[in-house]
Amino acid sequence: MIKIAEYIPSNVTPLWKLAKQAGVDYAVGGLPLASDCFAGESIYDYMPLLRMKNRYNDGGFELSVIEARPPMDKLMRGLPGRDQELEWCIKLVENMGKLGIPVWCYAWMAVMNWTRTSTSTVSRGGSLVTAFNLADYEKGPPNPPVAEEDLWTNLKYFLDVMVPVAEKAGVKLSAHPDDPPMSPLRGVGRILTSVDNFQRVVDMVPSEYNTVTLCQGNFTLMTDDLPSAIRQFGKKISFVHFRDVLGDVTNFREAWHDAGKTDMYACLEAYRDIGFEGVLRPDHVPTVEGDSNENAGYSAFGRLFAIGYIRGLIQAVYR
Ligand SMILES: [Mn+2]
Repeated sequence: MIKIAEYIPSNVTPLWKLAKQAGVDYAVGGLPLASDCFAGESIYDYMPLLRMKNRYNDGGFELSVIEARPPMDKLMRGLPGRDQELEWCIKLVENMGKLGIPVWCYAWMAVMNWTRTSTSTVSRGGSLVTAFNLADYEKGPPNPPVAEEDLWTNLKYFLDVMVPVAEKAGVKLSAHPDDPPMSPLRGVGRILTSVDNFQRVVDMVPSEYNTVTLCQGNFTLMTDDLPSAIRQFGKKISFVHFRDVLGDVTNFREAWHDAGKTDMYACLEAYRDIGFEGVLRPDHVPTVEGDSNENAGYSAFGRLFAIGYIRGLIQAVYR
């Protein structure tokens, strides 16, 4: 059965208790903190990771996914220094395996991470959401050019090394889509932008450890039939971001979980039908009255509505 997780930062915040109070038992975590490292240790080492995992356990959470990564821009762009970055990735995954943390969510977005043109678009009742408008974005200064073909070549290089490491460690590599899922953005190519391209990724190095993060807000901008995409990837899905948007890929805004373009109930039926046993987490929630918008998309109180709505849907689908 699908399980509800939350993104719980690796430093203890009030969100830890809020999530527990909303019935969340699984954490999607970040990386160890500098304060987790004793003398001579780095954050990718076994001991800091053990201390972080123990902190989640002590807070009542099972650490199900790490959704943070070492620097990877040189790896993605094939620049000198990429093998140092690869070493960090190897060390992280090997140590996750020793600690029984089953999924590592990575992304393949060069130069920038997820991108928006607004963090204060007004949504229901004056709540605030993030939004993206391509025309506004493209008026900005040029990015360093990155070719799609190079991203494919470098992803192959990465997966050829990492998939055997992941198989040995028992940790699934889970590729998150580019957000927004389009290419290029001011000269930066992007490749994790379509259902076909994701199929190419899983076919590139066939393995049950070469998998997909089904981030719904992005996939629903790639296809009008998200449940079919979920069924297509089936056992290759290792992690779900349960979120929704309104608009199209050139102009969209985040939606409340019950008010987006996607049939969320039908998506959960698809996860049930493929036998998905991993975790989902709400992603990018509205900032509501009384909460801070300084970490837009990740406010605390907005998550409570999302968790309650998702729990209701799960109970309806799995009853
Ligand atoms: Mn996502």
